[in-house]
Amino acid sequence: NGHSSESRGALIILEGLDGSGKSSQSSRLVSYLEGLGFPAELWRFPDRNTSVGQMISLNLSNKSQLDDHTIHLLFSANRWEKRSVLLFYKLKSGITLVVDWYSYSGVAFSSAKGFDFEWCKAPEQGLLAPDLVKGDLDISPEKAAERGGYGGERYEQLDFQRKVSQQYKSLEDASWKVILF
Ligand code: FDM
Ligand code: MG
Repeated sequence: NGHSSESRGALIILEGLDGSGKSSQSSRLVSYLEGLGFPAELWRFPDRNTSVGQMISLNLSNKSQLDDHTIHLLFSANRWEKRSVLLFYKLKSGITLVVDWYSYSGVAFSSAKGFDFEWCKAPEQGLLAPDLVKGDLDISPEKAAERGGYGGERYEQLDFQRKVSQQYKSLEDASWKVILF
């Protein structure tokens, strides 16, 4: 019985480029689930509120320079530090989580810088397994850029988003979900 507070909530991950409509879809999905009687919450990564998240945020706004390997590991650490909260206080108490960006983006964005997939995936091993990964991975980077309203953060550039888009497609082709989780 999905409505029982004894059953675990689902972990739903939304992936896609900036401007792919993730943010509006994720809040609509939360309202929809709540309307059906399932407790649901919206989460997003990076979570900029932690000290790791603040380091990420400074780097994204170009106020700090970090080696690309280092920022990759910080994004992953930011998911690790929230893992038990998400698992024990949310999913296991019956709350369904709709999460805007998770391991997929970690691998897509860093491999777009030229790192190999295996290196990028390694620190994600053991993080929460999604029940569902959704997203419009087919939206063209050009179209996404029109809707994205890029605000000048580090990765908000069309040429880079094109590379990220290709990496998302390779991940899909490699059915990474199955391998990783
Ligand atoms: N991003 C996000 C990464 O490069 N790796 C990750 O693991 C995650 C979760 O950070 F450009 C990128 C994606 C985006 C940026 O996103 C911050 P927000 O949604 O603007 O906070
Ligand atoms: Mg952004």
